[in-house]
Amino acid sequence: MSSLSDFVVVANRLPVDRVVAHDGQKSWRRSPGGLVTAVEPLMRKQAGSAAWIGWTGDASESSDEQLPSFENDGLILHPVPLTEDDIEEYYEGFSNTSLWPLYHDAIVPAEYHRHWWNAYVRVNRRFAEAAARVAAPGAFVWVHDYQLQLVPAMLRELRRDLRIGFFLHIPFPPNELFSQLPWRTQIIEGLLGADLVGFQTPGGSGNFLRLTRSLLGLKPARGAVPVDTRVVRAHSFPISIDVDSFAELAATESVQRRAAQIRAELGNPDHILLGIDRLDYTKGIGTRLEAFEELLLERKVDPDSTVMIQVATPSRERVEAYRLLRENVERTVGRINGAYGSVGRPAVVYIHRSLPREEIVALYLAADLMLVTPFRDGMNLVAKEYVVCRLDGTGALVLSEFAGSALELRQAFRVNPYDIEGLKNTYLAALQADDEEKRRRIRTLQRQIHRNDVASWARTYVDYMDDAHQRSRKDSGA
Ligand code: ADQ
Repeated sequence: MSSLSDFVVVANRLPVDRVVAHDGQKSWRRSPGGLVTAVEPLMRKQAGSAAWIGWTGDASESSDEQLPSFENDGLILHPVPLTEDDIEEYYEGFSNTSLWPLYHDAIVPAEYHRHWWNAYVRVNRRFAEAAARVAAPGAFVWVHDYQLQLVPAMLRELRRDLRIGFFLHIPFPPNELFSQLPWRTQIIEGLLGADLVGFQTPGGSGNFLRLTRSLLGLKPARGAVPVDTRVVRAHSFPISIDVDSFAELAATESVQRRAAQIRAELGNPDHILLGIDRLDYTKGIGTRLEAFEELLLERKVDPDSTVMIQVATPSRERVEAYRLLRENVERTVGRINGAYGSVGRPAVVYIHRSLPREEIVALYLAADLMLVTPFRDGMNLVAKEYVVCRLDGTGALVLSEFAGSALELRQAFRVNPYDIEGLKNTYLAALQADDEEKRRRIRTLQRQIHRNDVASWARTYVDYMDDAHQRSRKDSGA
C-alpha cells in the first residue's frame, strides 16, 4: 500500500464512513454527498494508481497518529488524522462557521476567530504533507473544496514537480463579501499555488480573478494570472452527475415498484411534492415548507390529495446554526401536520436520515414536483438527478435562480426563494402546467444534462488542467 500514485484526490472527507456493528466489528461504508458522487466514477477508471487523501470522520487521539492506508472497493485511501480540537476549530469552526456562511451570501453571519484560523493552517499543512508523500513524480493532485484552500500553495512549496488542480464545489463570493475575511490575502495566495483553479460558475472564477488584482495587485487577463514565473488559470466547470447510473436505477423494476408503493402508502394522492437536501440553512427548506403551508391555509392546495415529502440528511449536527435549523424545520413540519394531517395521512412526510441510492431514486420517481429552492448553492446535484430519473418525461422541477445549476437548467420552473408569493405561485404553476409543457421542459433539461455528465465534467477539467500546466511551463521557460 506504500506505492506512489499518479492521480491523487485530496478532500476533507474520505469517500467512506466507519460503521461499528452490534458485535463491535468495524467496517467501511460508502458515504453520501456531492463530492463523492461526482469524483468517484473518474477514480475508478484509474484503478490501481489512484489515491484519495481525506479524514475518516473519527477523532484521533493525536495529530501524529499513524493511520494505515487501506483499499476500499478498488480505491487506495490515505486517512489524515484530525483530533477533537482540529474537528472543533478547523472543521466546525473555520470551515463551517467562517467560510461556509461567508461563501453562501452570509445567509447566517460568519464568525471569525484567530484560533480557528490557526487550526485551518495547521490542518491544511497536514493534508499537503500527506499529498506530498503519496504523489508519484509529476503526478496530478486534485485538491477539493473550501476546507483545503491553502493546500495548493503548501503542496507546491513541498513538491514543485506536481501538477496541482483545485476545484471549489461551493460559490466563490464577490469582493464585497470576501473582503470581510481577516485572512483573505492568505486564501487567495493559497489557491494561486494551483495550475488551475476551477469553479462551478463563471461568476465564481470572475470573482476570484478580480480579487487577485484588488488584494495582490496581480494582472489577471482572459482567465489567467501571471504569478512569479508561473501562470495560474481560473475557469468554470459546472459539475454534474453519473447520468447512466441514475437512469439505470430509474429503469430498474424493483425501484419502479418501490415508487408505486410509496405513492400507494400515501393513499395515491394526486400530487406529491418532494425536497431532498442536506439539512443546511443554505437549502431554503424552511421557506419551502412555509410556502406549502400557506397554500394549504389558503385552500389553493387540497391536503386530501397533496402530500409533501421532505428528506433532510443530518449534517454538521454539532454546529449551533444547524441545531437551530433542525429545530425550526421540525417545528414547521409539526405545525403543518397538526393543522392539515389526519390519521395515516400526513400533509408532510419528514425523513431525517441518510437513505440508500435506490430509495432516493424511488422518491424521484414517485414525485410529481421536485422542489430545489436554495438561497445559494454551488451547483445542486439533486436537481440534475431528478430530471435524469424521469425517464417517461413526466414531472416538473422548481429550481432556485441562486443554484449554480440554474445557469444550465433554464427550462426548469425558476423561482426566487426569498419571494414566498413567488414560491407559492411557481408551485401552483408547475402543478397546473399541462402534460405537454412539462414533458417539453423535462426533455430539454435531460438533453442538457446528458451533454455534460460527470464523466465529461471530470474529463474537461483534467484536459484543461493538462493544457494549463503545459502552457504554464512554456511561459516560465521550464
Ligand atoms: P451538497 O451541498 O451536499 O454538495 P448536492 O449537490 O445536492 O448538495 O448533493 C447532495 C448529494 O447527496 C446528492 O447526490 C443526493 O442524491 C445525495 N443525498 C441527499 N440526501 C440524501 C440522503 N438522505 N441519503 C442519501 N443521499 C442523499 C456540495 C455543494 C453543491 C454541489 C456539490 C457537488 O453544496 O452545490 O452541487 O457539492 O459539487
